[in-house]
Amino acid sequence: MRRSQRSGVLTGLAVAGAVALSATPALAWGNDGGGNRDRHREHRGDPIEVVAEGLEGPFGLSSIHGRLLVAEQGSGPGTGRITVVNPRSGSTRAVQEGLTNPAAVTEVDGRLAFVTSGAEVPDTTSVGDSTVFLTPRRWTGTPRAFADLKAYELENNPDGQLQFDPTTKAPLDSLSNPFDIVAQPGDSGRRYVMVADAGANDVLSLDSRGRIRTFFVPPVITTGACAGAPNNDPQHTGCDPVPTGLAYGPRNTLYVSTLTAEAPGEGRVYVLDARTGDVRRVITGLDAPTGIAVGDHGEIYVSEVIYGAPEGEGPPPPGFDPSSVGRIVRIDRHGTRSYASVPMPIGLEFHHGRLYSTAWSLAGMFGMPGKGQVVKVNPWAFQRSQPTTTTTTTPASTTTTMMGTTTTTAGPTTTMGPTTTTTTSPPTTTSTTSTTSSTTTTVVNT
Ligand SMILES: [Ca+2]
Ligand SMILES: [Ca+2]
Repeated sequence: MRRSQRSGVLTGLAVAGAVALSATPALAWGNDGGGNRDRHREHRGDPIEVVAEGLEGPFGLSSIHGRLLVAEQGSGPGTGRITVVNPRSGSTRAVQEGLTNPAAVTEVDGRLAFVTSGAEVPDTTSVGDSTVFLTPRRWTGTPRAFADLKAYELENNPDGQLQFDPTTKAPLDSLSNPFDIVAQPGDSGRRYVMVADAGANDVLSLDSRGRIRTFFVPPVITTGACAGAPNNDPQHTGCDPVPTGLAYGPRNTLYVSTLTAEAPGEGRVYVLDARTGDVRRVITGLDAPTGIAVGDHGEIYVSEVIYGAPEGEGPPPPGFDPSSVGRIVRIDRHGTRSYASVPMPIGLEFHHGRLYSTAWSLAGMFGMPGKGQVVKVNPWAFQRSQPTTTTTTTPASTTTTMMGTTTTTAGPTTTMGPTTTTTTSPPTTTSTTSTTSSTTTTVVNT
């Protein structure tokens, strides 16, 4: 997506949240998400258990040696951290501090490997962004830059999109913005880690010497709300795929979640042959996936961080509750879907037979510092039907900003909340202006 397009839903969410906060300072959390979730809940415990709290923008989550490691974005440059969570006691300990936008972390050869996101502006000069770092020893010590993903993008441009405006020479896409990293399972020879680069629209394979190879390039999406959507590269009309999450699965598979320009219903999961990168299967019908995990029985979990967020950039409806934003979708081996209401989840990890997730990952955008959590999502948190909390409002008009298209609709009824599958109906009134927003806060700088 070009910069002007990135404002979309997430900006709306941020603005909405800031306003909603004043209205609802005390947000309920830890309730059952509304409903007849489980008759035996008392015996089983809460469907969603808070494991650790007080985190600042927890994004990526991974399981290492009985611990959970969280990449905390922090509240600005130099405030990011890698934090170790003991899932039993809930204790937290920062093992890396002073980072800028760490997005995800894993362990390889007994050391931490983590990625830092790209700059907000898709420039070509920022130092230290879009980088894979390695720690010199187990978890601690001054990390060294291991691979420069932006340099690779500039040289190779795997998605073939126009990198610079031919006239102004300004960069178009965010050129690189790594959002997830996973270690290769087992002894996989020359490969070492895999990185999902949301800005470059690719999955990259790195070897132990930091050499980068393009592993998978998902296609631009041209269906649904993405059909005919303007792209910064006129030759690639549609939604950039934007890989956000990686997880290894059974039978030698690698799962890749793709945000798809935040277009509702157009998010996808690609199931790849983990050796060759060949596509075995595509799972469709997801809303802006930002993370993925695969369970012991081949079931998959996808986080949808902005699910249920009010569209547009105006204030949210009265009584809007930020805790209603976000959910995790479970898809079993037969394709049956169920849903757990988790506030703004991003990082997912299956650990010792249980699903763990980051929560309130975007709370900072709502002006709620330190609200980030790691939660355990128990199996009985998942329901076949959607959570039922809805807010219905009748605005005079609704301005929707999405994918660079501003739509103003004289509005009868807008329903917001987790029950709605927020579909972008084809705009009736459309002006294809570029909707630049200087106050944009983005999760995935695409
Ligand atoms: Ca693009
Ligand atoms: Ca590119």
